[in-house]
Amino acid sequence: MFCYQCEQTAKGTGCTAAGVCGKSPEVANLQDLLVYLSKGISMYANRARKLGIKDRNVDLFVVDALFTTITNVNFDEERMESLIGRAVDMRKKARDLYEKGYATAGKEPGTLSGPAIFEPASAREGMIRQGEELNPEAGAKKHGEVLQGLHDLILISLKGSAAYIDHANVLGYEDDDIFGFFHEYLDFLASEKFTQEDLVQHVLGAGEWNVKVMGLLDSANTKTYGDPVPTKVRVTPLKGNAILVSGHDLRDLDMLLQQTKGRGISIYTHGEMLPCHGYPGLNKHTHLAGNYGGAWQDQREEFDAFPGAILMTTNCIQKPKDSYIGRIFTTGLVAWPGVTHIGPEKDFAPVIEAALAAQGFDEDAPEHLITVGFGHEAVMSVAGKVIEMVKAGKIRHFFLVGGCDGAKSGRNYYTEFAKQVPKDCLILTLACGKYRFNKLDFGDIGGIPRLLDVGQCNDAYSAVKIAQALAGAFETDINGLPLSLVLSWYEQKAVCILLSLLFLGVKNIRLGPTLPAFVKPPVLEFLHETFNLMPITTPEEDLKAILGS
Ligand code: SF4
Ligand code: SF3
Repeated sequence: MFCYQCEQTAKGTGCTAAGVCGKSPEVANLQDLLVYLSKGISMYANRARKLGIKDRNVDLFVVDALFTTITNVNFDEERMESLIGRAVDMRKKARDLYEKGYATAGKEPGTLSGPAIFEPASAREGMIRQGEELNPEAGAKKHGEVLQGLHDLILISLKGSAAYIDHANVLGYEDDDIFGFFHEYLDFLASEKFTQEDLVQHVLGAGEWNVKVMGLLDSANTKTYGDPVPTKVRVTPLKGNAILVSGHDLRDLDMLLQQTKGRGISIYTHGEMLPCHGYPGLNKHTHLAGNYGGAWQDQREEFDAFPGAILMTTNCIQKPKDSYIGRIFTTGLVAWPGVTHIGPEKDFAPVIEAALAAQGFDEDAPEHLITVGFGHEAVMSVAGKVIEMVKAGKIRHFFLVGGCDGAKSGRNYYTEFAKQVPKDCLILTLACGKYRFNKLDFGDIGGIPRLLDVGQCNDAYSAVKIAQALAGAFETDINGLPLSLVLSWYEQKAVCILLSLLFLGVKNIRLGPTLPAFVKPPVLEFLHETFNLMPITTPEEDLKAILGS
């Protein structure tokens, strides 16, 4: 195996013997094979679309296949093997569309090569061996590491976009042009005839498309559950039976809330589900009791201590401990061997039974409340006041401190940074990195809380909309605002967000805790020269550089 798609990658260069995340070499190789076959599907689908022929099942399959390969989503060999089987069927379907398109146009279809015709082995062992030849290390031998790194930057960004498309899709929102973009980009990557210039263009193009994808998801969430409103959330448990919901999927939480109504079970959010409390359509359920625990990397201790059932809706799952493997469940694309999976019909009865069989919390813990729900509409409703305070010198600067959390010790930077932000500055935050500081009391400036929780990583669009609206009010662009972005990354969604910000021309982003292994020195130089993208240093130095004192 060779995988370097996340920030946790071994030695900062690539996981080779096994994933630091727990991914086995077998699963890693099967994932590489699945991605390769997905390129083959898109080679046909892209050409068929140009002739006006498409199939939604083919489109959705490719999106799901890429989402499945995101860090901490699917660790199950058997499920990967079955997806590879489905990929072959989908490729056949896509080829039929392609041939039909040419026949209708009275043209002769050309013979495609590479992933379009690659035959996977019939048994799992053979597939695993084939996947080994398709990983980024093998690609670097062919194209050199800089071109391969750019190829992977685009592919990794597509994986992040796939997660957003899937989240929007489960709520019934999709955009055919976005499917078209997906096939076009995968077809481009499959061509292997790319130059550095083409690749760089596609890097920014992927960012541009991802802005549309994030907009689609924002519409899906807010039209289904209402615009988030500032909401106080209890972060300590209440006596009684409990279910903890982790991941990012709003609909799964909604369905679980409906199925547990009147059953005497309190539902708690974990990790990236925290912002769900801000949505009126979810918070209306009185048994959505609060938030429990912190970011994903602490789950093994937190799930162990949680006296109820646990539902993982998407990333980030870690190897379950024996102590709770019988009361943790997966659904959607997330999977772990030996963990009960709730199918697409979303019957959560086994989760409910496990919650009722577990001990539950013995007593109410002392109340501790935090506030979430500062999506774009909530922030824009106080924009007038915020702008006045900036003009009056009461608010000096805005910081967006957010992104993924992770296990590395260097991530304390973000806690220290947030703590050291001067009292006349506001902090916007999003994604699971916020758990580094979201239970601290930051106070307020003239009634505006100094810490504004914009939402999940999936809500980066909200932060962009807030920045664009502020820029409009100050008659400048985002770079002209007293705003600095200090981001942390871990998995692939953070990569597509970064590319979106670069496409929007956002400069001076500080990124940590370390830079992506797949962004090779010449590309880093380009990003530094063009966008002044830079690594974090120390909170003191970075704050001094930003504020000048
Ligand atoms: Fe390693 Fe990250 Fe890949 Fe897991 S996802 S194998 S930790 S690079
Ligand atoms: Fe976190 Fe996985 Fe990225 Fe959604 S839960 S931000 S790491």
